[in-house]
Amino acid sequence: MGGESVEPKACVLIATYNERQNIDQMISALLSLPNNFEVLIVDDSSPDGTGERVGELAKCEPRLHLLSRKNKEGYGPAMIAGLRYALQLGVERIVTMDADFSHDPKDVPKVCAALEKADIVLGSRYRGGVRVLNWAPRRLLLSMGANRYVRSVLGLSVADCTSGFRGYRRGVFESDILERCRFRGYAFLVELLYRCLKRGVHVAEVDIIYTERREGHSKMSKRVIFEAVFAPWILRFFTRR
Ligand SMILES: Nc1nc2c(ncn2[C@@H]2O[C@H](COP(=O)(O)OP(=O)(O)OP(=O)(O)O)[C@@H](O)[C@H]2O)c(=O)[nH]1
Ligand SMILES: [Mg+2]
Repeated sequence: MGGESVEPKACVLIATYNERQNIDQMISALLSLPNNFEVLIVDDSSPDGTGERVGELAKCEPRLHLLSRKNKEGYGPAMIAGLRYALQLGVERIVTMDADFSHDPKDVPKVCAALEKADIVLGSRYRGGVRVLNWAPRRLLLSMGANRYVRSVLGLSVADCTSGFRGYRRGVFESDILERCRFRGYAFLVELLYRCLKRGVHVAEVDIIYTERREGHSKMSKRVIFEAVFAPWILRFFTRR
Protein backbone atom coordinates (compact mmCIF):
# COMPACT_ATOMS: atom_id res chain seq x y z
CA MET A 1 0.00 0.00 0.00
CA GLY A 2 1.01 3.65 0.19
CA GLY A 3 2.51 5.73 -2.61
CA GLU A 4 -0.97 6.84 -3.63
CA SER A 5 -0.82 10.51 -4.61
CA VAL A 6 -3.66 12.68 -3.38
CA GLU A 7 -4.52 15.61 -5.65
CA PRO A 8 -4.46 18.98 -3.87
CA LYS A 9 -7.93 20.38 -3.25
CA ALA A 10 -8.88 22.72 -6.09
CA CYS A 11 -11.66 25.14 -6.91
CA VAL A 12 -12.97 26.48 -10.21
CA LEU A 13 -13.96 30.13 -9.85
CA ILE A 14 -16.35 31.84 -12.28
CA ALA A 15 -17.65 35.41 -12.16
CA THR A 16 -21.12 35.72 -13.64
CA TYR A 17 -23.37 38.51 -14.76
CA ASN A 18 -26.44 37.48 -16.77
CA GLU A 19 -25.22 34.01 -17.65
CA ARG A 20 -28.50 32.18 -16.97
CA GLN A 21 -28.42 30.53 -20.40
CA ASN A 22 -24.96 29.05 -19.82
CA ILE A 23 -24.78 28.37 -16.12
CA ASP A 24 -26.60 25.01 -15.81
CA GLN A 25 -24.53 23.38 -18.50
CA MET A 26 -21.30 24.93 -17.26
CA ILE A 27 -21.83 23.78 -13.67
CA SER A 28 -22.81 20.31 -14.76
CA ALA A 29 -19.75 20.05 -17.05
CA LEU A 30 -17.43 21.12 -14.21
CA LEU A 31 -18.98 18.88 -11.57
CA SER A 32 -18.74 15.86 -13.84
CA LEU A 33 -14.99 16.21 -14.35
CA PRO A 34 -13.12 13.38 -12.62
CA ASN A 35 -11.12 15.75 -10.36
CA ASN A 36 -13.76 16.52 -7.73
CA PHE A 37 -13.28 20.25 -8.09
CA GLU A 38 -15.16 22.64 -5.87
CA VAL A 39 -17.06 25.16 -8.03
CA LEU A 40 -17.53 28.74 -6.88
CA ILE A 41 -19.78 31.20 -8.70
CA VAL A 42 -19.52 34.90 -7.89
CA ASP A 43 -22.67 36.59 -9.10
CA ASP A 44 -23.41 40.32 -8.92
CA SER A 45 -27.19 39.99 -8.53
CA SER A 46 -27.71 39.25 -12.23
CA PRO A 47 -31.16 40.51 -13.29
CA ASP A 48 -31.68 37.32 -15.33
CA GLY A 49 -31.65 35.16 -12.18
CA THR A 50 -28.24 33.49 -12.60
CA GLY A 51 -27.53 33.78 -8.87
CA GLU A 52 -30.90 32.38 -7.81
CA ARG A 53 -30.42 29.41 -10.12
CA VAL A 54 -26.96 28.68 -8.72
CA GLY A 55 -28.39 28.96 -5.19
CA GLU A 56 -31.03 26.36 -6.07
CA LEU A 57 -28.48 23.96 -7.55
CA ALA A 58 -26.14 24.45 -4.56
CA LYS A 59 -28.81 23.15 -2.16
CA CYS A 60 -28.32 19.63 -3.52
CA GLU A 61 -24.63 19.84 -4.43
CA PRO A 62 -22.10 20.31 -1.62
CA ARG A 63 -19.27 21.02 -4.08
CA LEU A 64 -21.10 24.03 -5.54
CA HIS A 65 -20.77 27.41 -3.79
CA LEU A 66 -22.40 30.76 -4.49
CA LEU A 67 -21.05 34.14 -3.50
CA SER A 68 -23.80 36.61 -4.19
CA ARG A 69 -22.96 40.31 -4.29
CA LYS A 70 -25.37 43.21 -4.22
CA ASN A 71 -24.01 45.42 -6.98
CA LYS A 72 -22.36 45.00 -10.34
CA GLU A 73 -18.88 46.39 -9.76
CA GLY A 74 -17.04 44.79 -12.64
CA TYR A 75 -15.05 41.66 -13.33
CA GLY A 76 -12.03 42.64 -11.17
CA PRO A 77 -13.82 43.21 -7.84
CA ALA A 78 -15.94 40.08 -8.43
CA MET A 79 -12.78 38.02 -9.00
CA ILE A 80 -11.06 39.48 -5.93
CA ALA A 81 -14.08 38.61 -3.75
CA GLY A 82 -14.16 35.12 -5.29
CA LEU A 83 -10.45 34.49 -4.80
CA ARG A 84 -10.75 35.46 -1.13
CA TYR A 85 -13.77 33.20 -0.70
CA ALA A 86 -11.95 30.31 -2.39
CA LEU A 87 -9.02 30.72 0.01
CA GLN A 88 -11.49 30.42 2.89
CA LEU A 89 -12.69 27.12 1.43
CA GLY A 90 -9.17 25.89 2.10
CA VAL A 91 -8.27 25.00 -1.49
CA GLU A 92 -4.66 24.78 -2.67
CA ARG A 93 -5.36 25.63 -6.31
CA ILE A 94 -7.80 27.96 -8.00
CA VAL A 95 -8.73 27.90 -11.69
CA THR A 96 -10.56 30.95 -13.03
CA MET A 97 -12.62 30.87 -16.21
CA ASP A 98 -15.63 32.45 -17.95
CA ALA A 99 -19.18 31.10 -17.75
CA ASP A 100 -19.92 31.41 -21.46
CA PHE A 101 -18.01 28.31 -22.77
CA SER A 102 -15.32 30.48 -24.35
CA HIS A 103 -13.10 28.47 -22.06
CA ASP A 104 -13.65 24.74 -22.42
CA PRO A 105 -14.41 23.06 -19.07
CA LYS A 106 -12.56 19.98 -20.38
CA ASP A 107 -9.34 22.05 -20.29
CA VAL A 108 -9.62 22.75 -16.56
CA PRO A 109 -7.75 19.58 -15.45
CA LYS A 110 -4.81 20.43 -17.72
CA VAL A 111 -4.59 24.03 -16.45
CA CYS A 112 -4.79 22.76 -12.89
CA ALA A 113 -2.21 20.00 -13.43
CA ALA A 114 0.29 22.52 -14.85
CA LEU A 115 0.28 24.19 -11.40
CA GLU A 116 2.49 21.28 -10.33
CA LYS A 117 5.37 23.17 -11.92
CA ALA A 118 4.30 26.83 -11.77
CA ASP A 119 2.64 29.31 -9.41
CA ILE A 120 0.40 30.71 -12.15
CA VAL A 121 -0.71 29.00 -15.34
CA LEU A 122 -2.15 31.02 -18.20
CA GLY A 123 -4.54 29.30 -20.59
CA SER A 124 -2.95 30.77 -23.67
CA ARG A 125 -4.72 31.60 -26.93
CA TYR A 126 -1.69 33.14 -28.59
CA ARG A 127 1.37 31.07 -27.74
CA GLY A 128 2.88 29.76 -30.97
CA GLY A 129 -0.09 30.82 -33.10
CA VAL A 130 -3.70 31.95 -32.75
CA ARG A 131 -6.31 29.54 -31.34
CA VAL A 132 -9.57 31.50 -31.39
CA LEU A 133 -12.75 30.13 -32.99
CA ASN A 134 -15.76 32.03 -34.35
CA TRP A 135 -14.71 35.53 -33.43
CA ALA A 136 -15.47 38.29 -35.92
CA PRO A 137 -12.20 39.60 -37.43
CA ARG A 138 -12.69 42.95 -35.63
CA ARG A 139 -13.00 41.27 -32.21
CA LEU A 140 -9.95 39.10 -32.85
CA LEU A 141 -7.89 42.10 -33.95
CA LEU A 142 -8.98 44.03 -30.85
CA SER A 143 -7.94 41.20 -28.56
CA MET A 144 -4.64 40.50 -30.31
CA GLY A 145 -3.86 44.24 -30.52
CA ALA A 146 -4.67 44.73 -26.82
CA ASN A 147 -2.47 41.82 -25.90
CA ARG A 148 0.46 43.08 -27.97
CA TYR A 149 -0.01 46.61 -26.59
CA VAL A 150 0.09 45.41 -22.97
CA ARG A 151 3.10 43.21 -23.61
CA SER A 152 5.09 46.01 -25.18
CA VAL A 153 4.17 48.75 -22.64
CA LEU A 154 4.97 46.45 -19.71
CA GLY A 155 7.80 44.47 -21.33
CA LEU A 156 6.11 41.13 -20.67
CA SER A 157 7.30 37.97 -22.38
CA VAL A 158 4.18 35.84 -21.82
CA ALA A 159 2.14 35.35 -25.01
CA ASP A 160 -1.38 35.83 -23.57
CA CYS A 161 -1.48 38.31 -20.73
CA THR A 162 -5.22 39.05 -20.95
CA SER A 163 -6.53 35.50 -20.72
CA GLY A 164 -9.08 34.98 -17.95
CA PHE A 165 -8.55 31.21 -18.03
CA ARG A 166 -5.87 30.79 -15.40
CA GLY A 167 -4.66 28.61 -12.60
CA TYR A 168 -3.19 29.98 -9.37
CA ARG A 169 -1.50 28.30 -6.46
CA ARG A 170 -2.81 29.40 -3.10
CA GLY A 171 0.56 30.87 -2.11
CA VAL A 172 0.20 33.61 -4.76
CA PHE A 173 -2.50 35.27 -2.67
CA GLU A 174 -0.95 34.82 0.75
CA SER A 175 0.38 38.36 0.56
CA ASP A 176 -1.09 41.84 0.12
CA ILE A 177 -1.43 41.39 -3.65
CA LEU A 178 -5.25 41.37 -3.87
CA GLU A 179 -5.50 44.47 -1.67
CA ARG A 180 -3.28 46.30 -4.12
CA CYS A 181 -5.26 45.50 -7.28
CA ARG A 182 -7.29 48.49 -8.39
CA PHE A 183 -8.59 47.91 -11.90
CA ARG A 184 -12.14 46.75 -12.46
CA GLY A 185 -12.44 45.41 -15.98
CA TYR A 186 -10.13 43.06 -17.85
CA ALA A 187 -7.25 45.35 -16.86
CA PHE A 188 -7.52 43.53 -13.53
CA LEU A 189 -6.05 40.46 -15.22
CA VAL A 190 -3.11 42.47 -16.50
CA GLU A 191 -2.60 44.13 -13.12
CA LEU A 192 -2.58 40.88 -11.16
CA LEU A 193 -0.20 39.23 -13.61
CA TYR A 194 2.15 42.22 -13.70
CA ARG A 195 2.30 42.51 -9.91
CA CYS A 196 2.99 38.77 -9.65
CA LEU A 197 5.79 38.90 -12.22
CA LYS A 198 7.35 41.85 -10.37
CA ARG A 199 7.39 39.71 -7.25
CA GLY A 200 9.16 36.86 -9.03
CA VAL A 201 6.18 34.50 -9.22
CA HIS A 202 6.76 31.66 -11.71
CA VAL A 203 4.30 31.87 -14.61
CA ALA A 204 3.77 29.16 -17.25
CA GLU A 205 1.42 28.91 -20.24
CA VAL A 206 -0.59 26.01 -21.59
CA ASP A 207 -2.26 26.11 -24.99
CA ILE A 208 -6.03 26.38 -25.08
CA ILE A 209 -8.59 26.93 -27.81
CA TYR A 210 -10.87 29.90 -27.17
CA THR A 211 -14.36 29.91 -28.69
CA GLU A 212 -16.88 32.75 -29.07
CA ARG A 213 -19.41 32.73 -26.23
CA ARG A 214 -22.22 30.17 -26.65
CA GLU A 215 -25.19 32.16 -25.33
CA GLY A 216 -25.85 35.58 -23.85
CA HIS A 217 -24.04 38.87 -24.29
CA SER A 218 -20.54 40.20 -23.83
CA LYS A 219 -19.94 42.61 -20.93
CA MET A 220 -17.23 44.48 -22.81
CA SER A 221 -18.05 48.20 -22.45
CA LYS A 222 -16.46 51.52 -23.43
CA ARG A 223 -15.48 52.01 -19.79
CA VAL A 224 -13.70 48.66 -19.72
CA ILE A 225 -11.83 49.46 -22.95
CA PHE A 226 -10.93 52.96 -21.73
CA GLU A 227 -9.49 51.56 -18.51
CA ALA A 228 -7.56 48.91 -20.44
CA VAL A 229 -5.88 51.59 -22.58
CA PHE A 230 -4.50 53.53 -19.61
CA ALA A 231 -3.89 50.71 -17.15
CA PRO A 232 -0.56 49.48 -18.59
CA TRP A 233 0.94 52.99 -18.39
CA ILE A 234 -0.25 53.47 -14.82
CA LEU A 235 1.15 50.07 -13.91
CA ARG A 236 4.44 50.80 -15.64
CA PHE A 237 5.10 54.15 -14.00
CA PHE A 238 3.32 53.93 -10.65
CA THR A 239 3.61 50.30 -9.55
CA ARG A 240 6.52 48.97 -7.54
CA ARG A 241 5.15 45.59 -6.52
N1 LIG B 1 -19.85 39.01 -11.21
C1 LIG B 1 -19.54 39.65 -12.35
N2 LIG B 1 -19.17 38.94 -13.45
C2 LIG B 1 -18.85 39.60 -14.58
C3 LIG B 1 -18.89 41.02 -14.68
N3 LIG B 1 -18.52 41.36 -15.94
C4 LIG B 1 -18.27 40.21 -16.59
N4 LIG B 1 -18.48 39.14 -15.80
C5 LIG B 1 -18.33 37.71 -16.12
O1 LIG B 1 -16.99 37.54 -16.49
C6 LIG B 1 -16.87 36.57 -17.53
C7 LIG B 1 -16.23 37.23 -18.76
O2 LIG B 1 -17.12 38.20 -19.30
P1 LIG B 1 -17.58 38.23 -20.84
O3 LIG B 1 -18.75 39.10 -21.02
O4 LIG B 1 -17.71 36.82 -21.31
O5 LIG B 1 -16.38 38.96 -21.46
P2 LIG B 1 -15.44 38.48 -22.60
O6 LIG B 1 -15.25 37.02 -22.52
O7 LIG B 1 -14.24 39.36 -22.55
O8 LIG B 1 -16.29 38.90 -23.86
P3 LIG B 1 -17.05 37.95 -24.92
O9 LIG B 1 -15.99 37.15 -25.59
O10 LIG B 1 -17.69 38.89 -25.83
O11 LIG B 1 -17.99 37.09 -24.18
C8 LIG B 1 -18.29 36.06 -17.81
O12 LIG B 1 -18.53 34.88 -17.08
C9 LIG B 1 -19.16 37.22 -17.30
O13 LIG B 1 -20.45 36.82 -16.91
C10 LIG B 1 -19.29 41.76 -13.49
O14 LIG B 1 -19.36 42.98 -13.46
N5 LIG B 1 -19.59 41.02 -12.38
MG1 LIG C 1 -16.70 35.74 -22.73
